[in-house]
Amino acid sequence: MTRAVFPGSFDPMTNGHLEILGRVAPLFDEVRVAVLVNPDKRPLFSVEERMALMREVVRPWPNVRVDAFSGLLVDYVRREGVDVILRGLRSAVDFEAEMQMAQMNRHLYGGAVTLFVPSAPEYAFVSSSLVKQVAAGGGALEGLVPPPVASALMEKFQTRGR
Ligand code: COD
Repeated sequence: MTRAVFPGSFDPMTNGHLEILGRVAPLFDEVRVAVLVNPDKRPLFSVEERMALMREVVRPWPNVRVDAFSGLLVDYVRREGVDVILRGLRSAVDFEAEMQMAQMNRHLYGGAVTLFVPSAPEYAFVSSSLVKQVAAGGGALEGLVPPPVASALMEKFQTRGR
């Protein structure tokens, strides 16, 4: 059984994240989408809210499970018997940071491989933080996030969809 993890903040999950999931899900027996519980950050959505939204949008893929972790990713990876750490790459800027993270993770634990998945061109400009800015300003969220996330964002910012 090959198990992959797609770790992240997912505050909130965007169409960029989802597109990657859709492409990789058929390649593994199980893919865990794992949200980092980070007490030092003040996210827009709580871990529970993010997990509930994610559960809703990953329904099309029966082998995708939603989970959370705290502390080091490699500890989760080791504990859960994960073979592959999935990370998305949008640009050279992502590459620099992701490469450093992958090498640190490999230094800490050599039992899993980091796999970089290039972003779909149509989502290369999409990030959770920009999406929150758009939502805060009442901008159109279509095409950026799945409908349940758009509704949750509009509720948070009490904006109207356009
Ligand atoms: N298209 C494609 N990929 C995308 C897009 C998009 N539009 N948007 C984001 N992604 C990718 C990101 O590049 C990333 O690979 C993944 O989706 C998740 O993105 P985010 O922004 O939700 O999550 P991150 O990058 O903030 O997550 C960072 C972690 C939580 C994984 C990391 O900080 C971590 O592992 N923390 C635990 C502590 C630890 O182990 N530290 C040592 C690591 S070196």
